[in-house]
Amino acid sequence: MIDADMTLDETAEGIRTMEIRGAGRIARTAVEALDEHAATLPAATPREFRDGMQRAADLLLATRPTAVSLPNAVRAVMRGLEADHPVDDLRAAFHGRARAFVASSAGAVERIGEFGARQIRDGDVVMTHCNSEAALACIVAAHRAGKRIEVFATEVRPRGQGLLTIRRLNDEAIPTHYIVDSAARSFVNEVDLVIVGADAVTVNGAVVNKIGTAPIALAAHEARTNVIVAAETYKFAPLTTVGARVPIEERPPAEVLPDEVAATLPHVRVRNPAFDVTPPEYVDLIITEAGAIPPTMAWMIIRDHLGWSIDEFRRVFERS
Ligand code: RUB
Repeated sequence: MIDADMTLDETAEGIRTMEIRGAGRIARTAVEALDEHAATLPAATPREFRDGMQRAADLLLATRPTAVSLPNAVRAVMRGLEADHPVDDLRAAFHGRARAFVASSAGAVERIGEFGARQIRDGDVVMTHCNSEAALACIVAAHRAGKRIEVFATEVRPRGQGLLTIRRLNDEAIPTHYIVDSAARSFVNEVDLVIVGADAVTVNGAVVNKIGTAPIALAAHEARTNVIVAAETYKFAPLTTVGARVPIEERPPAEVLPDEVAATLPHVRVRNPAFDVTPPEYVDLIITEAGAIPPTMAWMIIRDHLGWSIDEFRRVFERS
């Protein structure tokens, strides 16, 4: 839920600075901000309303490039604005779509938790990376179902999202080991299952998630430990069906090395990609609210659950 006093600009800034973060939360917050905007946007004609909403959507879409949940969510609420209905009807319909999206997103996380918990056995040790609502939903649901589990949670350099994860696990009284990212390989043999979230899933089942996910999946694969990805259907990237790549956000160097230190090292360039790509070969199962699928079935989610028509693909290509 966003602060009702937050303007569209403040929301965009909050996403950019990661005060609002995590693919699902970004999607819901953007939709809520658009809904607030739609309620008060001055517009005399449907066209003015549509144009004003498109400008607002573009502002939000420009905040962070990787989580495909953002464009998928924006598209879900913006479709329907093409109709030449009276402005008040467009506002009301927008509000309905926004509320439906937020409710279905919350419901999806809950369903994923139920499905994901079934993959966790009594006594399992689970490793997770970053701070994913969907991945945590699986872990928490298994714990609440009475399964005795332990978790290894990584620190998540450079932004330290692991702290959010261990707080949540601690609140649930789930025994947790907190490790630096580079220790993941050292503990993977003590782990039965890796569960992470996703910012994007491509048509071939590759998973884009927090930097450091791919090496953990690689180590798990080598150790024959299953890797499960918890991802709502709106994390699947439709444009990857026609060859588009998911852009990997590169964040400010100062997140890794303070500017004053960097200033003393003129030959050093800091690189700070926020996400990496885990190939489908290292993913055993993707759990969505529509069910659990092997990564090779990712195309089916794009076809059956995101509802892109050929005309929409064509329009995207005409614009690019
Ligand atoms: C967050 C991250 C999360 C996914 C899934 O990155 O990589 O694993 O977004 O999260 P950042 P969720 O902190 O840079 O936004 O399941 O909550 O959508």
